[in-house]
Amino acid sequence: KLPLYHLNSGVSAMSKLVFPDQFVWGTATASYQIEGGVREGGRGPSIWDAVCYTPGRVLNMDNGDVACDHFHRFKDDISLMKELGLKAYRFSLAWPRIIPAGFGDVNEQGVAFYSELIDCLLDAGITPWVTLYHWDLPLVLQTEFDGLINPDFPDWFAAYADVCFDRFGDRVKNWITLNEPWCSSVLGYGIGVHAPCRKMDTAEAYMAAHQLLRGHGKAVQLYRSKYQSQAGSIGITNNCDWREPLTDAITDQAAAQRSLEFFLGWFCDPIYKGDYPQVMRDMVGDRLPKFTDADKAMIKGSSDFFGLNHYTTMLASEPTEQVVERNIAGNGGISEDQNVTLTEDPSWQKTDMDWNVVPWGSAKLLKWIDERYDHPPIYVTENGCAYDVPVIDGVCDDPQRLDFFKSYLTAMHGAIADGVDLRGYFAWSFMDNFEWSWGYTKRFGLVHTDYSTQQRIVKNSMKWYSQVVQSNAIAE
Ligand code: GBH
Repeated sequence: KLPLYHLNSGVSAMSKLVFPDQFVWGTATASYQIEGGVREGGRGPSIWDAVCYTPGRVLNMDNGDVACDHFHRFKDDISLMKELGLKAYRFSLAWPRIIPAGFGDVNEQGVAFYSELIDCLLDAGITPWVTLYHWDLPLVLQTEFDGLINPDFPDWFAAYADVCFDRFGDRVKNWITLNEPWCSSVLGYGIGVHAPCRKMDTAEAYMAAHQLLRGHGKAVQLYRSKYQSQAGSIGITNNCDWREPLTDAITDQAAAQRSLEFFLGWFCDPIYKGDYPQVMRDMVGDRLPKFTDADKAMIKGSSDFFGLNHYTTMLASEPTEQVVERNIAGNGGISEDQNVTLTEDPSWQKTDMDWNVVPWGSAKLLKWIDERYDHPPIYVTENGCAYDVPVIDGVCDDPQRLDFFKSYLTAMHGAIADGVDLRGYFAWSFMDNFEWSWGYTKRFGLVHTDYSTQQRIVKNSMKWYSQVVQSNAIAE
């Protein structure tokens, strides 16, 4: 059996894999990971500022106070993107810069900052793709109101989104409501390795997911009713790693399917089918909140495109004994509820995150999404890898990263040839940045960040990627 990505390699004489016309190419970042300037321009604190100052939560007690200093250097960063020929840029807005107290007064300095950034991108011929929420919740919403598990979260989020559509929607036509609500829920409220680091009760993770989905639905409803004249599109970005059955046994195939439904179906079934997967309702029971009919109507059909962040693959199998322990971050959900054993093929290469490099997993996942959700237009809004490579004589030669992108893009090109409606790709990340609980120890950038001088050094993988973007093809 040939892996999917061989399907379109065609005759061996073919030297290029060409992507569809209008394919969107870009890189991605997130506010807290790059901006710094956390006490400037009227910004309020976020849950990540608080977690960074709590001992034991972030490696080396690193924090986002300065990060890549993008808050002061955004013009130079955008010039560099332009020089590299990048066509689109996905970034997120810091809610606490725009509404420092979570709800209520708008901070005009924050609005002005993003307004200038957007204008600068448009001047450079780069299309902005804007994420409203990439995990930096205004702190006060957490300390005073329990954050994402509060049933009022959807109202706060929609009010914040309203300000963003109103102020930026004349120029921003591509909106993403939430980045990876799975991470906010599982990592933030289930196993507690991300802000707000809750680990009291797994029911909180299901509640956070529930309120996030309702918030997403509410923001989309508002955008479609009040800002129709802006003629933009709006969607959500979910993350999913692929689950390959360990063996052909029907029980292992079912375990892999169950794992994917707990991971991605959790967030996408409500959007594409109107409710949580049946297997989750059966296995989670009362800890899984129920949607009202009004919620269902609001959430179903609430994404104009399918935003996907994809990083890695694991093998899934039927456990030989009941899974009882709360698992590591990669389990795809709350592990004791799913009853799936995850393992790895020892032959797989790994990145600095210890994540497996399995390019064909991306093609299989795209196909799974295509089939389950009835052929949606898909944008890969993140894909990338961490490798720490030294800069020698001003050169950062990172062949593993180049190979990672080349192999994943080749696999995804194969998925397109196989009928998947993949319309765009954003490499994570434009530059090395604050990698959450790992602080600055993991480097995902295609541009190297020297944190002592804030110098940007274009890695060799970026030179290659820039060619891909400009030619709309991968040279073999
Ligand atoms: C993204 O999340 C974030 O959006 C971004 O902010 C972040 O910087 C970037 O990725 C890199 O981390 O334990 O081997 O099974 C990534 C979501 C979910 C992907 C968990 C990897 C676990 C791998 N991740 N998954 S494993």
